[in-house]
Amino acid sequence: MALINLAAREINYKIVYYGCGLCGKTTNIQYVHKRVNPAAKGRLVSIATEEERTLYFDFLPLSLGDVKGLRTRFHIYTVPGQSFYNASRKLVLQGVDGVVFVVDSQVSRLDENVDSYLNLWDNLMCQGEDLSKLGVVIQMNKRDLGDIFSVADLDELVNHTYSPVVEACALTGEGVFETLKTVCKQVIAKSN
Ligand SMILES: Nc1nc2c(ncn2[C@@H]2O[C@H](COP(=O)(O)OP(=O)(O)O)[C@@H](O)[C@H]2O)c(=O)[nH]1
Ligand SMILES: [Mg+2]
Repeated sequence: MALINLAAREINYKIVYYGCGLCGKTTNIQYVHKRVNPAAKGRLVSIATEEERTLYFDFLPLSLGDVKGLRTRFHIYTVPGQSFYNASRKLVLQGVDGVVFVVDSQVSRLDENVDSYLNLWDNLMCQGEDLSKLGVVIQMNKRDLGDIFSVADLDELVNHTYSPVVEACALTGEGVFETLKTVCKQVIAKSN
């Protein structure tokens, strides 16, 4: 749920990049953080688990304007993708307003994508949340690789909320800002 800081005249939203291990969550966040206006962003913080890291930063996008006279501040998180880090994922999902579900488009990663999608639904349900009530974007990542599913096939598998879909190659940054902008708009629209 969005947090309002009246003293700072800001409304705070939490966005979580979710998806299986190695789908490209960290690559997305690092790309965005590198290119956001330095005056408008916080430090990129890395919370280390044993092998994987949860990344976090916040920023004030100037282009999205105000919400009822409040500036919007977005807090961006990734989760560890590997299955045994579910406790960390649950923690990161607390108070979430928007989700970018990053899909690894490779045929060989089918099971991992579906498992992660189901795990997202499960973890939200444990918190009394529901994906269809949040701002959601499905990012079809790794579109540059050879053996990949069509967007239509992946959409059927992991887009039960009929959310906007963005094709991406996070490695080069293609689609990365479009994804972020779309989820920010979705989150603002849902919170109104
Ligand atoms: N070819 C290709 N590789 C990618 C793309 N996005 C990420 N990768 C690579 O996939 C690997 C895992 O990415 P990472 O961001 O660490 O995944 P995470 O586990 O979801 O955080 C890294 O070697 C990235 O360079 C992409 O769009 N295309
Ligand atoms: Mg990562």
